[in-house]
Order: sequence, then structure tokens, then C-alpha cells
Amino acid sequence: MSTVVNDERIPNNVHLADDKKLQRALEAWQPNFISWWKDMGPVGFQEDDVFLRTAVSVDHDGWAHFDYVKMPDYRWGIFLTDPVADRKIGFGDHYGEPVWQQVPGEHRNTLRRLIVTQGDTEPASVEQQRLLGQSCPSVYDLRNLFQVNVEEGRHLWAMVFLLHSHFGRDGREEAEALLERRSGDANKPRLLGAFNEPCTDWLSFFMFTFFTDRDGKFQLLALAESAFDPLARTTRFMLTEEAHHMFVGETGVMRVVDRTAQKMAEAKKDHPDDVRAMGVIDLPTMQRYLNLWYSLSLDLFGGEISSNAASFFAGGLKGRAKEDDYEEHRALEGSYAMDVVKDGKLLREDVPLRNAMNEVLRDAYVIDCQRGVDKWNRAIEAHGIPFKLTLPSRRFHRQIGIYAGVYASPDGELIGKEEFDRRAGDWLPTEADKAYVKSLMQKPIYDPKQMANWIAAPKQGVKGRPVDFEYVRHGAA
Ligand code: BYC
Ligand code: FE
Ligand code: FE
Repeated sequence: MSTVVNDERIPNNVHLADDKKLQRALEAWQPNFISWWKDMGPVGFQEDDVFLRTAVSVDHDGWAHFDYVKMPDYRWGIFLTDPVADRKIGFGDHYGEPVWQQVPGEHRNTLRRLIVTQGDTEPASVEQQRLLGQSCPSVYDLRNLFQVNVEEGRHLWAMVFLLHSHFGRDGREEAEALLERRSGDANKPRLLGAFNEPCTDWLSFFMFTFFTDRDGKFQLLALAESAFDPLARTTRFMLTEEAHHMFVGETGVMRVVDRTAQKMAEAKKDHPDDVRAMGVIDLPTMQRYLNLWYSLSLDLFGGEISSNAASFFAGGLKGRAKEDDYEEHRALEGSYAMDVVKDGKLLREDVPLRNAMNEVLRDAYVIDCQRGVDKWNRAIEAHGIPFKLTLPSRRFHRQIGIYAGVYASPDGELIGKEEFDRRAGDWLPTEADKAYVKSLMQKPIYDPKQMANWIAAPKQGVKGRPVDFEYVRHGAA
């Protein structure tokens, strides 16, 4: 079992104190991180005591500690899961060889790029969510938002540790650059599309944590297979925290859906105008938000046919989610049947399996998303409301890959640009939808006893505390 050192400036289980040079480099980065956090983290709550979970070890039970902390004092640490003895490379051309503790020269640039891409999403999401505290539906939700935010901060630390410990000067430069790019800034945007989109209302936040954090889960699962063992071990531990982010998204959307369906059933009304008149979010609007965040998140898997993905797999850098579940790990033979667009028509084409690895990962993601959507639909059904949320086709509203530049309906039917533009308001959030959703969230709720009208209360509180516990002491002296 690894030893954890918690009394140093940077809590860690990687024997940081034994490597003075690395320790100094990270301690030099730390104030820059804190000043980024203060500038770009949650606006208006930096002085408040927040009831947060902090990772303190990698033990299965008891890895986290819960207590009040002011966010800038959060103990962001470096934790890698314990090494697996004699771990072997699980896929690709080096299948069966010992994993690497150091970065092989030929993979240095590619690995750095993967780590930087992963790292970039973490602060990006904090930036996207920085204003949400000012419109929170409850103190319980406010706390969950901050929990997600501080853990995304820790995920950034996880990647910066790898950059500093394995990539020399260019790694340190990349670590600085991770604090310099800004979500949505045209001059220095974050690297991936979805992380430059505004996420300024709570319906978007719940959709984001359900769909976009779930891309995180699957990318981390793929990196957890990596032959570069420090990357595998750090992403394995990140997955532990990630589970909570998806819980926030799944239960968040569930509570919104539940509240709306309950109101519809009580009033026996189903027209969106009538539903809105009751101060809740109508289901078609929720479907449009779902369509948006799902399609943006599908883009995060990269192109369907990708030589990058093939070389990541061949090199042993990035595997499939749960590679052990596959029978064959080289993927040199075999192909993947894909619907490509040729002359405006769909055509089935066989793609060599390695080149289809992004799509293979996306398949696993889609199944996982569908499971959540099914749960939401069961809640709607339980209120006797005849409405079903659906995941749109993978061809709908894509900006990356073989369906970028193609116009498709949510059913996946190829249509012209004109028809798409004409019907876009049925399929994606309109300005009026956004204005309505925001209108519900004008006033933040800082009284622990209250819950906004548009969302159901959660079933239970955090760590055995009641739902109306004072999770955030906002503005307390
Ligand atoms: N936006 O071969 P292609 C998370 C670029 S989320 C912009 O199709 P590849 C989190 C691509 O870079 C998980 N550009 O794709 C969630 C390439 O550029 P170059 C984050 C994009 O390389 C919530 C070109 O298009 N982790 O943790 O196979 C809150 C053609 O690339 C996009 C990772 O992403 C896009 N959406 O795959 C907090 C894991 N997609 O090389 C956190 C690490 C592609 O031609 N990253 N491009 O200049 C990767 O594994 C890969 O970089 C990607 C792209 C899967 C993202
Ligand atoms: Fe993360
Ligand atoms: Fe996350």
C-alpha cells in the first residue's frame, strides 16, 4: 500500500520529497495554479466554508476526507493508484511486454500531446462553470458544483505532475500554458470544441456533467490501459472521483425531469406553454438541451476514421475501455462497418479496426448514455406522462469527423442545409429557450431549507448529512 504524505505543501503518494527538483518545480507551479483558481474559479464563493470531499489516499475505503474548507485552501494533491506488480502492456504492437515507467523517445511528443489534451479539459470546465454559483437552485447543488470544480482542479494537477516529472522543460512550459488558455476566448481557446461552449445555466450544467464528464470517463478508461504506467495509474485514480461528477449529472437531470413530470401530471397539462406557466422546464426544451450537449460530447471522441487513433493503439498509448473484456488485443485484423456519406448518401464501408478505435470508444459511451436516458424515461412514465427523451443519431449536429458538414435530423436522416436551418429550433435550444431557462434561475437560493421550484429535492444529502444541511456557509462572518 502506498504511503501518503499529507503534511507537505503538496499532498502526495509519489514520494515527492525524494525528488527535490521535481518538488521545487511543482511548488513553483502551485501559486500560479492558485492565482488561476482565484481568477477563473467559482466567482463569489472563495471566502466561504464549503463541505467538501478531499482525496487523501488511494485506499478503497476511506480514500476521501469530508470537512469544511475554503476553496483556495483545498488540498489539491497527487495520487496514483498502487502499482500492479509485473504489469504488462495490454494491447497493440507491444502486447505482453512490460509497461514503461519512463516515456520512450519515439512516443514522447504523442504522449505529451495526449496528456496536454486531457489536462486542458479540466481547468476549461471550471472556467465554463464559474458563474453558476450565482444562480444555484439549492445549497446542496451549490456544494456539488464546487465539489466537481475542485476535483477538476485536482485532475489538472494529475496531468501537470506527469508533464513535470516526465517531459522536462517542454512539460513545464505546457503546464504553464494550461493555466493560460481560456474557455471561449477566441485568441487563446481551450483545445477541444465542447470546452469552449458556454455553460451558464443549471440545465446545461447537469447535461454537461452527464454527457461531457462522461466523455471524460471513457477517455480516462482508455488512458487507464496505457503502456505508460504513470499515466495509467493516475487516470485510474481520477476515475474514482469522476463517478461523482456523473452522479451529479444523472441525478440533476433526473430531478428536473421528475419535477416537470410531476407538475404536468398534477395539472393534467402537457402543452409547453402551460408547463412553463407552472415555472418548470418543459420536456421538449430538455430534449433540445440534451441534443446539444450529447452532440458536442460525441465530437470529443475525435474522427470516426482516425489514423491518430490507430497509432495511439498500435503504440500502446491509448487502449479501449476495459481492454481486458476483449478477446483479441492487437486489432490487426478485423474491420468496423461504418456508415459513411458518399455523394449525399449513406454507404456502409469497412474500416480497418485500428482506424476505428475512436468509434469503438464512442460505442461504449453511447450505451452508457442510453442507460441514463432510460432511467429518466422511467421517471416520466411513472408519472403517467407519454413522453420519451431520446439520444439523437450520431450524425446529428456534428462538427468533427465524417459527419461534420453533413446535415442530418435527430433521426439520422440526411437532409439539406435549408431544411436543417428551418427546423433547427425544434432540435437545438433556441434563444427563447435559453432566456426561459435563465428566467427560472434569476435568484440563487442560499437558504439550506429551500429548493428552487423547477427541480425536485434530492433523495438524500451528502455523506449522511440531511438535504437541508448547510453545505456552504455563504457570506458567514
Ligand atoms: N475539438 O484523428 P482525429 C474530460 C482534432 S473530457 C477540437 O479525428 P484523434 C473532462 C484532433 O486533435 C476527456 N479538435 O482525433 C470532461 C486532431 O488534430 P491534429 C478529455 C478536435 O486525434 C468534463 C484532428 O482534430 N480527454 O476529461 O484521434 C469536465 C483530427 O483528429 C476534436 C481526452 O480527450 C474536438 N472535439 O482524437 C472535465 C483524451 N476532436 O492532430 C474534464 C486525450 C479531434 O490534426 N485526447 N480534434 O492537429 C485524445 O485522446 C484525442 O486527442 C481526441 C482526438 C480523442 C480528443
Ligand atoms: Fe476531470
Ligand atoms: Fe469530471
